[in-house]
Amino acid sequence: MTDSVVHYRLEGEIGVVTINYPPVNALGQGVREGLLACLAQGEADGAAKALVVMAEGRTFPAGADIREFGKPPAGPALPDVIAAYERSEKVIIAAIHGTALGGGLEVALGCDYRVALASAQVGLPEVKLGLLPGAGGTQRLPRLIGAEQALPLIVSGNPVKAPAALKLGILDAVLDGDLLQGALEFARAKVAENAPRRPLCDASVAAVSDTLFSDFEQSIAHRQRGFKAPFACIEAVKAAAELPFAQGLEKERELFLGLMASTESKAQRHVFFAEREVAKVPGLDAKTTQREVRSVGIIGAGTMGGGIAMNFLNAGIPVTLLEVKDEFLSRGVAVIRANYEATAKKGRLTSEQVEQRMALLTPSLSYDDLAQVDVVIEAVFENMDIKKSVFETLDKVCKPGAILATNTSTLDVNEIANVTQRPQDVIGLHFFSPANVMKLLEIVRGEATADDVIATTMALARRIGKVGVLVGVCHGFVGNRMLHRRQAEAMALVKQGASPQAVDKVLFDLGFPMGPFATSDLAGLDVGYRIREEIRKDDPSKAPRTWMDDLVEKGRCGQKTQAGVFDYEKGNRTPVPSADVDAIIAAYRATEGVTPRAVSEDEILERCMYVMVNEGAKILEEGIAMRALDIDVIWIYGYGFPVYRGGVMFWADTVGLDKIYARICELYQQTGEEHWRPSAYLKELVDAGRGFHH
Ligand code: 3H9
Repeated sequence: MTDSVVHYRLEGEIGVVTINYPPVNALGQGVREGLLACLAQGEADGAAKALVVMAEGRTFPAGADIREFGKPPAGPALPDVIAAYERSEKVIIAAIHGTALGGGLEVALGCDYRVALASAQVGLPEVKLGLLPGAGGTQRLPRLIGAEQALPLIVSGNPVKAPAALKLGILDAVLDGDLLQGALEFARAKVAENAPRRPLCDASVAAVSDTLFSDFEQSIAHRQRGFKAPFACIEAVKAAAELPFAQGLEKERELFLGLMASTESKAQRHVFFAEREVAKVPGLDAKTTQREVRSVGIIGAGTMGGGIAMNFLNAGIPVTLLEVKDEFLSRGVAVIRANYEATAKKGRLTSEQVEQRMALLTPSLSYDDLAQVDVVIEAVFENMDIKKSVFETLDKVCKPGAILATNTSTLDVNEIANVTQRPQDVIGLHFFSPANVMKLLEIVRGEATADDVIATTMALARRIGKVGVLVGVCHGFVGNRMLHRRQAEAMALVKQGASPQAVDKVLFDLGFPMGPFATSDLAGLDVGYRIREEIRKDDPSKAPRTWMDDLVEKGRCGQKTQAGVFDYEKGNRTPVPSADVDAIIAAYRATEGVTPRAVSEDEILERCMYVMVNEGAKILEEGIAMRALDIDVIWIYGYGFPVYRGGVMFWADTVGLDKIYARICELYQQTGEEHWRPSAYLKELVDAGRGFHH
């Protein structure tokens, strides 16, 4: 293996070590062994006056091999490999292209000089896996560029482009043209000028202010609530500033091993692989030919349609935006422009880019303008009759082979598809609000949806920067079906005696950005109210009245009216408990004949979360979601579930399915309610002693 993944050869007077381990030259055991062997060859080669380390294929190593984490360590260890390069008598130059990330950049930091193509990026993204750079990165980078500049890089994990890295002092040169030739030229120049070796282990960290680390910690405290790694990164950089190199390395190792064993890092690593796995659809040939997508039509210029349109404009794909009335159309276009201008004001877009994006947008009042588009996404009012009539029209006007998509969040995609003569071209594309921000796209496969339509929309999701997850048809699909269960349970808890703020606190503490009631206030309570009123017209027993209806009728519609389940001060989104709402809830309990009881935080957590786990298991049982990891990705990217808990199903595994199952059985016995009927699949896993993932 060693022979094939790292090679040594002599180019004139320069020895070249080349890594070749696709896809991203991750520093797996064979690469580490090969790096040591090739270093020994280079050192023994009397003709080599300096060495260059580089990689073939896409990139300089993109990090340690994450697939090895959690397995028994196999030597040589990466820190030892890097130390050997750093101790070498010969001058060593790292020649970087692609993305030198994590352990990859740490290898480069063990070299004396670093050069890179202008298109390259470098970074230490370990924090995103719940880790810290554990092969000397937290000790060497501050020695190279100072603790103040190293901190944000290590704590955010965001990579920097080569020109910026040159300015920071991470790189010594940015090269144009051929990397090997540029690196050889650089190396020959260093040999000619008898340039010194520059081991960072011998350097010291420039003095920093007394409060640098505590101030930095404070500045991230809110945003990084619940994460462990960012704070450990700060501690490691602090050690670099305060301790000799060897002791700093020891501190780094101790912190790294602690993080590696943590549930948070395991969860974050699970999410890294799950995010990539969702793109691979079991049973769908990866070579399925895709349909070409050069233009998109969107029906409905409201908040949803406008947000959806922005995704395509951002990706450079022309959009025809259709509305029924000029007034709605002009308003929708104006909102899109205003959004872009707001982004430009913050410096994240140039005015030229704003105009480029707006130029890709064609407003229209006629379905005829959709005749030639490759994909149409309908984002009209959530009503089956309206959707059906839209699809009947699309069937008439759209060219053969156009993909016809509905953005419904609950309705039956098959029923919609069946009004057309081409159900194989129909699919659900369920965007999450705000559609230009949320990364999740539920891709809903109908009974007749063709494979190439699935393959095309999965690829399209990636093209517009979304994480597409393929799901099947049922009410609410995966995300909203589970959410509705949690919402109903939250309402039941309040009816029995919990306060809305107590319920919200438990879910906020679990790591959600906000609790279920604050989320309802953000979305607007009147939306659900109108739907319930419609249902009640047909059959009042299907949507029994609750205190939530009283709130809306008293004008408390949520954040937009500064009063919903909670009160809001003008310009402030912080929910404040309301005595008026307490009174409305008390009156509701009285009319229902309920004597409120104390509800513990444990009960809130169990009922709100276990009901989702049970529903998730039923979703898997029915084949609506293909794998537990699909559900995890949906909850992380669609509902803000904390990444460091790995998704609802991963979290369930960490709690223990036997414990969850026993409690579900108990609740089913107590209540007899259908949603507490234990999932057969869950029972199967418990009987087999397995988790959703293990
Ligand atoms: C580390 O370095 C720890 C050290 O400090 C200390 C050690 C002691 N390992 O994302 P893509 C796979 S921690 C194994 O689709 P892209 C990936 O799973 C590491 N596999 O491509 C996928 O496999 P598949 C710090 C890896 O072009 C394939 O490569 N480094 C690794 O969109 C293609 O990936 C990081 O955290 C890896 N390190 O993006 C960087 N990386 O085809 C993590 C990728 O079977 N990687 N794979 O699904 C990335 O950010 C992106 O993959 C990258 C390419 C930007 C490189």
